[in-house]
Amino acid sequence: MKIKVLTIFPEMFSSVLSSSILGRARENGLIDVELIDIRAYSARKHKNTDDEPYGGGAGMVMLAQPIIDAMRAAMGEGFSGRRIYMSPRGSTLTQSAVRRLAKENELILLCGHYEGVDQRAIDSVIDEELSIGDYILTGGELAAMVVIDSVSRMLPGVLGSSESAEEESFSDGLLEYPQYTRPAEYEGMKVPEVLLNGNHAEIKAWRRRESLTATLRARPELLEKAALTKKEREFIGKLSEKECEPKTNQY
Ligand code: 4G3
Repeated sequence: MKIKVLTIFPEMFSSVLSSSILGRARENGLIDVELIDIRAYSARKHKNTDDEPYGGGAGMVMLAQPIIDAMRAAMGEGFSGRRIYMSPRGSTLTQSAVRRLAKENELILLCGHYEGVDQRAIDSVIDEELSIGDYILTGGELAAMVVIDSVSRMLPGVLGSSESAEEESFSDGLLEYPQYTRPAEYEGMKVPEVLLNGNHAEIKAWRRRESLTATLRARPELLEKAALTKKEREFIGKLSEKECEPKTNQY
């Protein structure tokens, strides 16, 4: 997949793009990320990329001209893909949105700053606005990195066989069951016995119950849409009030 990023801070991406999994995916040619500096497209005297908002108010607005010209350069001839503006006004990035974007050949991600982008740039060169959640960042770059990471890991070959993207949170609409590794006892805390006995049917059933319990505790609204059997619905009904209380620990 080809991903182009329009940004005034291309240097922000270097550590994330060279990190282990994304770095390996790029080396293997599975993703190709190109950073495009919006400032290079500014027609203004000092290569400005922003100006005061018409109508007054705080902050600055990113100019339409450098964004539209940078986008045209990014698209080249015969672009077929999605042009996405990272914005708190966008629709929420969910795992199903990630799966949809992972089917594209090419993505162009626009990162805004200040109080946002001149609406005419959005109207003329953007296909959709995406938000990574209901909070404000100083710029769209961190949001774009979340899109790059979450989409890349869904592409064939990006994750190793030991890092499967299938069996994990949200793939069945439930949260993950708890994981343990060596040692079997640490500071008096034991790994649940069922995980040590080699009975794979029992382990599978235990993990399913733990997923249901974790989901009920932290994200009960997910249970409404999850594909559950009648028995699983009964199990949730029977979970005691205590099991649904917030967790406590020794501190
Ligand atoms: C547009 C995205 C962009 C308007 C960008 C601020 C949060 C998200 C920006 C604006 C962003 C997000 C840049 N902050 N939730 N900041 O995906 O007011």
